Amino acid sequence: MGTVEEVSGNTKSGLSAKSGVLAKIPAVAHPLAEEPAEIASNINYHVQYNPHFSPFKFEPEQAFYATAESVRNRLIQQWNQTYLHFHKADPKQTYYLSMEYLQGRSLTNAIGNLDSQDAYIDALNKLGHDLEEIVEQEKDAALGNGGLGRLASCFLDSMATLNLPAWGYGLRYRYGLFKQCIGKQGQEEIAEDWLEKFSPWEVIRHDVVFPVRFFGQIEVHASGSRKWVGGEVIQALAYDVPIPGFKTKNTISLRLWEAKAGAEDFNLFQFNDGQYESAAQLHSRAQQICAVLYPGDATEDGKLLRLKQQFFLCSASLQDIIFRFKERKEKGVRQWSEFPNKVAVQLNDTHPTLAIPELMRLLMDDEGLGWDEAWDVTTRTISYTNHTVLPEALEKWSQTVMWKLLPRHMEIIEEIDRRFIAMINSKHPGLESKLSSMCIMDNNPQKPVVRMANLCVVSSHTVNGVAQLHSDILKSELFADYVSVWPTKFQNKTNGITPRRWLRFCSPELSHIITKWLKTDEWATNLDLLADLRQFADSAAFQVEWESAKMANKQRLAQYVQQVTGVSIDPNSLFDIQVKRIHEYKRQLLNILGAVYRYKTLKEMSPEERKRATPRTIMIGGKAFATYTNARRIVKLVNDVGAVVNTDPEVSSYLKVVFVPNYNVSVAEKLIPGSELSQHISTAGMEASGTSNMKFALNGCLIIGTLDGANVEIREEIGEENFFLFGATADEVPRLRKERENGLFKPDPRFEEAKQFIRSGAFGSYDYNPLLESLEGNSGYGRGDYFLVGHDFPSYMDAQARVDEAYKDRKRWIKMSILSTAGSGKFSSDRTISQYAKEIWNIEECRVP
Ligand code: 26Q
Repeated sequence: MGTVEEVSGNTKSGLSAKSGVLAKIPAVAHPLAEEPAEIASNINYHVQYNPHFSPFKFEPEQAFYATAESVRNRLIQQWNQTYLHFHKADPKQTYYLSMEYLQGRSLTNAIGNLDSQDAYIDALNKLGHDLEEIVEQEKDAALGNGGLGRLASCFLDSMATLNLPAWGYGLRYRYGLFKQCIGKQGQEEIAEDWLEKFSPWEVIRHDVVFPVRFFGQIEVHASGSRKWVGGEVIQALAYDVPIPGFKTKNTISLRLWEAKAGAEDFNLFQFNDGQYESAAQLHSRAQQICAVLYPGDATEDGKLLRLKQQFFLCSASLQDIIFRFKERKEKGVRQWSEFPNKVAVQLNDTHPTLAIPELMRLLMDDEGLGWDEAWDVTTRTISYTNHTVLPEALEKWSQTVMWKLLPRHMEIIEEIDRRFIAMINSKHPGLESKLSSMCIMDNNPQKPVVRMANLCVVSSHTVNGVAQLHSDILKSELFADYVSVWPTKFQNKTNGITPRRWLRFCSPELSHIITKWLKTDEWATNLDLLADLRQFADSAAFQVEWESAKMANKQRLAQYVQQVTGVSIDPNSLFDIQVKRIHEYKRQLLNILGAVYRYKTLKEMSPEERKRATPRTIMIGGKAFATYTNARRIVKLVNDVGAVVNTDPEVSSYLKVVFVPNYNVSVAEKLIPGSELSQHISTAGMEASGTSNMKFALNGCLIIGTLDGANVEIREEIGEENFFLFGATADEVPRLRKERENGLFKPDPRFEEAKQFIRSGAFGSYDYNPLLESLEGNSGYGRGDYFLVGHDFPSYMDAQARVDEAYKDRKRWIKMSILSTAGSGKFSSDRTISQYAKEIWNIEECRVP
């Protein structure tokens, strides 16, 4: 075997063309390197000694893994320092429990947070690679569905950056959210193997293992104490992912649990007897738990598996939290009553609700506390965030399934309910008539269920919504009856997004200009500073720079769209984007019906008239839940409309309709910086907050939207003259729904034309009737236009006409764009997390010296 240099260029035998440059750079471990030359040596060290790859290969893929390992090693030291510091200082800590995290890629973020961008660019250049190119090798960690999961990831970023003593807990799904491909029938789902090779970020903690029990029975002791025994016991093994703060040493952990069976659970005797499946039965049951995010729940087995996942997260995390509390307790005498002074547990929606009875069980059955003491500790520890008012998303678990899987927890939940009912009867007799909807157990004999949201409200010290309007609706509708019982329990914490990932790193061009004009880069950690951009909104010089940065981002986006869809789009057209999970309440159907009407109008124009139209590129992206048929039909419709419009020579220079496949965090990082108009057009009252609206506004993108979720607050912050508002308001919705149900309304001719155009077969022969019929009537597929698409259509089209006009006035448009960014300060997740820390968790910063 020759040296690397001798064999370089010999790509036929699998040897990398780029291996040659490695020979000129010493392979030396410099885990803490900061200089480009040392970083290059360190990366080469990982190429040479990494057991996963041949040292003779140095294609972008190997360069990515070697770079990521070098970055991770740099993080490890500050990560260890952080935990040592937390251990010594022993502050109160927050534990964020979430079934979902949408971390996306980590390399750019980690290098950026270390403030080492330039050094890594240099180092990689020395190695013959380009940082921008190699970051594209990383797979997204997509351990979540949408907004709620991405919020959890933004929150971790802010907790680290604000030096807060905090942990994230989740599950290490083998297959995260599916990869979306578009075929002849529309969306196709493919398992996404994010761990196919390995993740360079996670560290396995072989010494952090906790047993988690399922099924079994309750043993009652002579003393009256109870113990949950028997059943099956699966081990939870910890994998830690570092979460570095921005320009701080503080690096916290996202601890992801994996389910494992032990060697003692492997029946060698059975195996040798040829009974291979039953020999490894517990192993295969353990594997199922973390196999996929949201296993289908159409079957009873599917429901049971989801419940197992939720309990697995709760039980493992709480055992870990209690272990840490006890470990630090040894240093002095500490009472269990002090637990809430050291521990705050935040439930990300009701998915980790089982943390409540599990904490009660651990305190009573394992630690020997009485009910009152355990209840006091639990309720002072736990708080709950609600993310939706949609009735179908409010979790209700079958009592039968729960008794089978978690008998001891069901006893505890029944007792919580019994005591709650007794308290209401004695202290709030006026609420007696409301008790049947307020209590936790719904004992309807047809289908007895446990209402998880009620359990959360009863057991948490604080309940919060995620935008002002949503929190108001929680207090006036969903949880109205509880407000008189606990008037101070309900709070608002308007969501936020991390300005590092969502501006600084995803749009270096715009960031650079902002820093130049503000004469500081501190906006990245103090986003309110963006307000100072207002003074430059009319400056011609600033506007020119702003426009050219946006144009660079649009060009980059156009290239991406060409690469993934084959559609060529014009960077001089208005880039109009709607990206989010596909859901009827989010009304992608309103968007596409608008596009259809626009297409029809363009077709009917003379060539002279057409020349006066504002050219538009409408991009829509998002995944449909696999079993949500109407959402799948919407995906198909968008693709079919695009196929016709984009190849119509008469209109294609005035209108393009593009479905961007496989929307995820890293696709968002390409789309958002290049956007000029984005659509946040849900039926008022239905979108709890939305967070992409904040990302778009921060990137100087104007919003067309309804008065829903955080749109309301965004519009307040950036000014109503910079927001294209339309549609019914939340308080009008119930009346309008009734009117449409009863047919008491005048059909809008433009809306009727758009539907008729689709029905005519202009976009192919696929059966769109179920989709179109949902917009009318009440029989068959008719849903009486529950989402008010028809009602809002005329005001939506009027708002779109105002957009077209505004876009023609370049100066005015750019000014509005600048004012959008300038008004986005409030929507930093640093602000949100500071409020949680102060107003819910009662924790303080704990900065590593
Ligand atoms: C429902 C029933 C049974 C099991 C699971 C579920 C389930 C799963 C996921 C219910 C809801 C979700 C996800 C909700 C979600 O992503 N909500 C979004 O949260 C964002 C962050 O607060 C908000 O900005 C969005 O408005 C909200 O839709």
